Amino acid sequence: MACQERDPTERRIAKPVSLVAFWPVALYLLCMLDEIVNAVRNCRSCVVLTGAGISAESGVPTFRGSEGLWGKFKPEELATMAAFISNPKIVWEWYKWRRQVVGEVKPNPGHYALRYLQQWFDQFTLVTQNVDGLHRAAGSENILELHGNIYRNKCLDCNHQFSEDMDIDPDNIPSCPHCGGKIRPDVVWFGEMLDPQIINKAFSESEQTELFFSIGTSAIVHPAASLPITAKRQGATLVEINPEMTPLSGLADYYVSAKSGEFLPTLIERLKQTSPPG
Ligand code: BJW
Ligand code: ZN
Repeated sequence: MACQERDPTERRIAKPVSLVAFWPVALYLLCMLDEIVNAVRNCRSCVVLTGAGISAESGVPTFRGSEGLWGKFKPEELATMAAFISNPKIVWEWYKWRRQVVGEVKPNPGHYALRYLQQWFDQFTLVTQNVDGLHRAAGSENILELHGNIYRNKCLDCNHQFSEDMDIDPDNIPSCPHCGGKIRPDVVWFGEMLDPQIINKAFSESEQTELFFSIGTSAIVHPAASLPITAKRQGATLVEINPEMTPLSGLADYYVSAKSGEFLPTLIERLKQTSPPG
C-alpha cells in the first residue's frame, strides 16, 4: 500500500546545481527532500536496494560507466562459471585483487546513514547487490546479500560454504575437503541462480513494503532490478538516488540526482530535526 495520497503520475526529478545560480532549483530540491522526509515519517515499512554506487565514495570501483570494472575487464572472462572452469587462475587473481581493494576501504557516510535510517521503521530490509560487506561494517542489520560475499568461498561441486578466512594461491587452488572440488569465491556470476531463500525473501519484502529506495545501482541486472518495479506495482513509493538516470528513473516517484554519500546524511539530518525515530 502507498503511504501517502498523491497523484501517481506526479514525478519529481532533482539535479545538483549551484545554489547561487539556480536557487529556484535548489529550493525545489529542498522541497523534494521534505517530501521524502514525510514519506519516511508516514511509512512503517521500507526496503532499500543498493548497488556498487553506494560504495563508490569508499573507493570501491563500480562495474559500469567510464571508470567501471567492465570497462577494463571482460565479465565473460571473469564472472561466469565457464570462465572459472576454463581459467580458474585468472579468475582467482582477479578476486584476490578485489579482496585487497575492498579490504583497504571503510564504509562511507551513505552506508552509515542507512544504518540510522532503519530506526524510523517497524520493518526495514536492506537488500544489497554488493559483495563488499560494507553495510555490515557500518552496523546495518537485516541485510540480504543477493550476489554473495567476496570474502566467503564455496566448493564448485558440492556448494559447501567456507566462511573462515582462506588465503587462496591462484597457482595452487585448494580443493574441497568434502568432495575434492575446486574452491571458488562465493559470489553470484552471470547465468547463475541467486540463493532462492535470499531472493524470495527480497521479493516478498518488496511486495509488501510501503517505501522503496533504489540507491547506487544501474538497475539493469536481474533479478535485482525487478525488485523496485515489483514494489512500485504493489503501490510502494519509489525513491531513486543516483547521479545518473537509469531505466528506473522514469518510474520513480522521486528521482534524486545526487551521490548517496551526500544526499543520505542530509536526509538523516532533516529527519532528526523534524521527527526523531521511535
Ligand atoms: C552512484 C555513485 C554515488 C556511481 N552515489 N550512485 C532478465 C532480462 C535480461 C537478462 C536477464 C534477466 N534475468 C536474468 C538475466 C541475465 C543476467 C542479467 O541480468 N543480465 C543483464 C546485464 C541484462 N542475470 C543473471 O545472470 C543473474 N542470474 C539469474 O538471473 O539466474 C537465473 C537465470 C540464469 C540464466 C538466464 C536467465 C536467468 C545473476 C546476476 C549476477 C550478477 N553478478 C555481478 C558480479 C557479482 C560478483 C562480483 O562482484 O564479482 O554482480 S555483475 C555486477 O552487476 C555485480 C553487481 O552486483 C551487478 C549490478 O551492478 P550495480 O551494482 O548496479 O553496479 P553498476 O556499476 O552497474 O552501477 C553503479 C551505479 O552507481 C551507476 O548507475 C552509477 O551512476 C551509480 N553511482 N557513483 C550513488 N556516489
Ligand atoms: Zn565440495
